[in-house]
Amino acid sequence: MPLPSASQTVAAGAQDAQQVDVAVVGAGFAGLYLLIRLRRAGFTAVALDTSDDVGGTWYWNRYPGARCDIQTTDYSYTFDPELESAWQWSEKYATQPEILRYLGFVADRYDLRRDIRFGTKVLTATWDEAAQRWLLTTDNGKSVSCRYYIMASGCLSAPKPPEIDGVGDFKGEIYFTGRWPHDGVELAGKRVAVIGTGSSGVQSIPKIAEQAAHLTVFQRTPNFAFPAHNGPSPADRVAALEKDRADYRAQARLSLTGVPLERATEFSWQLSDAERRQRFEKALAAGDLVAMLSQLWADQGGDLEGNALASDLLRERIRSIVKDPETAEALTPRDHPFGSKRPCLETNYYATFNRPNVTLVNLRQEPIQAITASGIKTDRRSVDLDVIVFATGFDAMTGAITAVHPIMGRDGKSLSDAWANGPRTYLGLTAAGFPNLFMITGPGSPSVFSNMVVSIEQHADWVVDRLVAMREAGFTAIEATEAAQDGWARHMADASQLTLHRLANTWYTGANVPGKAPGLMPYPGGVGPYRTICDEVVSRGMLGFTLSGPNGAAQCNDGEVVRLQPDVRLVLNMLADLNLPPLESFGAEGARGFVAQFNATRPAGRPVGEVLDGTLAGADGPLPYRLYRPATRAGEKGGPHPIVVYFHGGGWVLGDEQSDDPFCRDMCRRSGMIFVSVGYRHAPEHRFPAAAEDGYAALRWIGEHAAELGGRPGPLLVAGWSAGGNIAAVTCQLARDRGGPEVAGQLLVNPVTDCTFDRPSYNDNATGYFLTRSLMWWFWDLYCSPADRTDPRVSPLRGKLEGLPAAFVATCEFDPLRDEGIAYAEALAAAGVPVEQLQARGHFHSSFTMVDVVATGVDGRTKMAEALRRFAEVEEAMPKAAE
Ligand code: N01
Repeated sequence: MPLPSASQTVAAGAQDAQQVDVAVVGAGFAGLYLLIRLRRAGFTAVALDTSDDVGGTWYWNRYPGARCDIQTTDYSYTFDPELESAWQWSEKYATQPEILRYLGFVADRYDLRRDIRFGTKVLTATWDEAAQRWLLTTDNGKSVSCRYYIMASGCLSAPKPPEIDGVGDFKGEIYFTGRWPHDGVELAGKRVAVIGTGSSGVQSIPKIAEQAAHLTVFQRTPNFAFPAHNGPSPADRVAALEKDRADYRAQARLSLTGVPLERATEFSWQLSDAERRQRFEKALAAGDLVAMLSQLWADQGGDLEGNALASDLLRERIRSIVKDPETAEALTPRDHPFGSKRPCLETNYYATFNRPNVTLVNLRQEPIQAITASGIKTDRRSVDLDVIVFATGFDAMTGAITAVHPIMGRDGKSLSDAWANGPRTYLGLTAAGFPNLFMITGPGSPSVFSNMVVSIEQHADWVVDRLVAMREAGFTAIEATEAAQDGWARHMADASQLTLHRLANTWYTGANVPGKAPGLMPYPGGVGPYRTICDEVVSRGMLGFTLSGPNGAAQCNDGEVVRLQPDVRLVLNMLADLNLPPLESFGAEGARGFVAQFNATRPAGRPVGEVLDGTLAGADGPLPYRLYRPATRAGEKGGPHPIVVYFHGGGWVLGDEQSDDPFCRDMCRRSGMIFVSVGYRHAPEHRFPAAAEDGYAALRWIGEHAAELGGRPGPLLVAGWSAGGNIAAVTCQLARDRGGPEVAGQLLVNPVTDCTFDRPSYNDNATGYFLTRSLMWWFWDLYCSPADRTDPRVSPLRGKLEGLPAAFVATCEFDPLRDEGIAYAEALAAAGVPVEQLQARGHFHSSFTMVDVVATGVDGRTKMAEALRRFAEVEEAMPKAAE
């Protein structure tokens, strides 16, 4: 007899099953809100939870000292103003019992328990292709047949196994912070160990120390921690909320973290030591995770130097509290940037190590060998114990989704297999191959990088709204496409470049679970930007999803929702919101004024050794220049440095020797070279070939005065951006044809190389990316009459290319000039010139020059600096801090 197919088996199981539209796993913050939304939208729903009451994470994590670390003003549901006024929190950071009471209150108020099956574990979840439904088997009662399956199972709900030999041999008591007994644990008079110093350890250690006869803390990695200053909710926060609750909540939803706090906009190098300390003390006094992570200075989260300044202040504080210097040093984090690992809010944590009944064991110096019958044995000692507390964390973000039960999607493929090399999702909400499966705060969404309640509400709203829209349109199945999912993975990787998370081994990256595929799991691009992306998916016709239904209803609008680099997207959105008239409509003078005004608002460039203004001889009179000299660092010679002759951008019409100031500073620092930015003459006052001839004259003058400028003898380098890239390319051709000076290499960043507008990038990127096709027309018209445009002094692509210096040509995907830059690089290579190309994905015309605004441009500028150093044959490595 033939065996039944998987589909037939599922179909048979489905007959006796509880039939609902939607099944939800979990009855915590996410599960409860989903039930409310689903019920209001007219869907039948059931939530399944292994616990015997609501609460999710807050049901299980009952260890001493457990509290939230986002202020209760913000760590609350926001969907119902009446609920908000019906509940009063007693403290700034509520205890676990109070949060559990709150969730119970919510469950009662909306009568949710009737739709929750407690004490019920899902054993398997299988997609039935024929029925277009999921079948869930359970360990308690009926199976569940549902159209949609939603994992609201939490990000930190699957505790990590102990991973230490001998746990079973221990004769004393063992507890996990994430599974703490409900009737408490008697610790008085006992010898207790806590293994782990993450948030759970940092919260529980002071409380346990107060009770135990002796507490031994086994620490592998010290974490950054700063005071919670718990107490009543701060008056200013409460006042801000009460002043206009709807506005406060709206701001939270569009903020980066889900808490509406202003972020610092000044960079560390714009502040004095005293100002930085003052900001630090203010954040310290606030006792707020988000404040400390975002209100010190703008470069604290994404830049190692800016971060080190914050890390040092936090380290100093540890030394000021912990009396024993060796213990203080052991508690001092040195292996990861501040914020790259989840920092902890502490109450008496460091002071606890001054107690006579507390010992710290530094596992970096004496690893645990095994747990024995009587206690814990390290390389150096045996500690006798009555109780061991594991505060060792969770199989975060994916554990509760894949490790808890097999989820079998289309064609019998399991989610664990699909995620064998790390979670792959579209928006952290769905996964290709798993129709009608949703994850709330899943990997690939902001989740644990945010105020979870705000992110939960956003996800639940998005999902339920989609289900309603599908019902109205007659669709019954939804599935992400592979292309959309791949695009999301790229966007995730791009966004992670903006943070320092990649530099730490943490549960964010899966590094805490042996064998787990590495990779940043939460979305680091921020709550507000993420929300707008989810909304954009909808407004662009469910981009990246296949929708289908009975009678052949089908729709697939495939594609990637974000192709721009994350910070480029923010800049362009901001510019679009300003709704500016076209630059060319201002006229040349007006446009110059506008650019000067715009430049005045950008972050000041970083300090370099020296900035000097001077005058050089141009083709027809003196020209201003600005020279940037690198700082001399300890152990360096301090020059003479190679000189880069630099030409600014601005379409031969706008800008001056100072207008690319941040770029020149950054490149000066990265390359360790002198940059001389030339104030060449502009059109329309000085039309073609004034700028080109000035470029060549400047090169000659700088070559002749290299020694006076502190430059290294020998060949010069030439660089330029946009129209400046055009002048740089032309200058190299003129130097070759007119007998020097010798040029060792040319750096052409988004250069204009040819007068034709026919290449695809001129059409693909004609508008919407700041430099427009019509603006380029205007520039050409002001600079050069049509008869002159094919002259190689303005269209260097049409010139002779043999014998030119080695080149590095950078182009950007979303730039009208992209294709002519690539064409120039290819033509140079064909002419035998050594060429390196950087085709920057997701970038626009200004990506590299908007230093400290488009932080994803760093990688490109690093490559440019390396190329300049190769051209100049500089052998020593750049000092670390400049990388
Ligand atoms: O877990 P963790 P957690 N041998 O993974 C150590 C949230 N949360 O439960 O860093 C020895 O952070 C491990 O060492 P290392 C919050 O988001 C919030 O504390 O891997 N040590 C680390 O020190 C938090 O980030 C609150 O070297 C071992 C510790 O155990 C997240 O939950 C409260 C080990 C684990 O720290 C997780 O926090 C609590 C081993 N084999 C939690 N394995 C609030 O305040 C692990 N460790 C709201």
